[in-house]
Amino acid sequence: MEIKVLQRILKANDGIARENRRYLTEKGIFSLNLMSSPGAGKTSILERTIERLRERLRLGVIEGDIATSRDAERIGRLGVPVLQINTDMIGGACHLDANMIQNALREWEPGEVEALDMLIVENVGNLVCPAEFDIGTDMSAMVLSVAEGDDKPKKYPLMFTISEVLLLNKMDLIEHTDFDMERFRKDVADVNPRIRIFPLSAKTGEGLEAWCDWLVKRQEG
Ligand SMILES: Nc1nc2c(ncn2[C@@H]2O[C@H](COP(=O)(O)OP(=O)(O)OP(=O)(O)O)[C@@H](O)[C@H]2O)c(=O)[nH]1
Ligand SMILES: [Mg+2]
Repeated sequence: MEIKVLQRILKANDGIARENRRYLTEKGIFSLNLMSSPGAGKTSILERTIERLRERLRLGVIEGDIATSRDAERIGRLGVPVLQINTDMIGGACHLDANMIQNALREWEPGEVEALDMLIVENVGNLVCPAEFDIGTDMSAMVLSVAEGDDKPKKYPLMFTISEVLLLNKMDLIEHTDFDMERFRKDVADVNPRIRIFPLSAKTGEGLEAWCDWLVKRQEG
């Protein structure tokens, strides 16, 4: 019985995700779902990415958090349109779903969405649940920080499986950890041989250029 209920929820979610994808595609907006556990560095990478790309692309951001508008304030300071979703207003979910994104897109002034080239959605910090819900973006990317450990791909495989890109953040800290890059790459390849890994540091800026260049090319198709 419970399984049937879950299947119904996921099926309804997938239908709305398809609508979101169609809506964004019709408007010529490339969209990205950015996921990670809390604190891996999603907002920091977003800030650095926006600084590099805002002259070339019209970017918009949807921020997902359980509570507070702190991340939206950080992104807003860079002068790009941003919307904050707080899931504690709607049951405290540990992830965004397609319905939340559809509602957020309706919140935007009509002209404002049309003007975008790229929409980046920062999902709620969680290494498990966000990967279970398609929100209707063109692609998914995940962040893992070296401080979280190299054993995560095998322990939490779903996010690694569904992501096209893995941003391996906090490389500036790697020498203070026991993170084994060889073992990590091998485990990631076992879980998802197609995923593209970008080692980087939002703090020092190392590796950011390679990621931004890749993203622009991916957006251009
Ligand atoms: N040393 C180091 N610290 C970093 C790096 N990137 C982010 N941080 C720090 O890590 C902490 C969390 O970064 P955020 O960007 O807020 O992480 P987040 O994934 O957006 O967190 P949530 O939205 O809460 O899930 C902050 O104190 C950042 O300054 C990095 O490359 N190196
Ligand atoms: Mg954040």
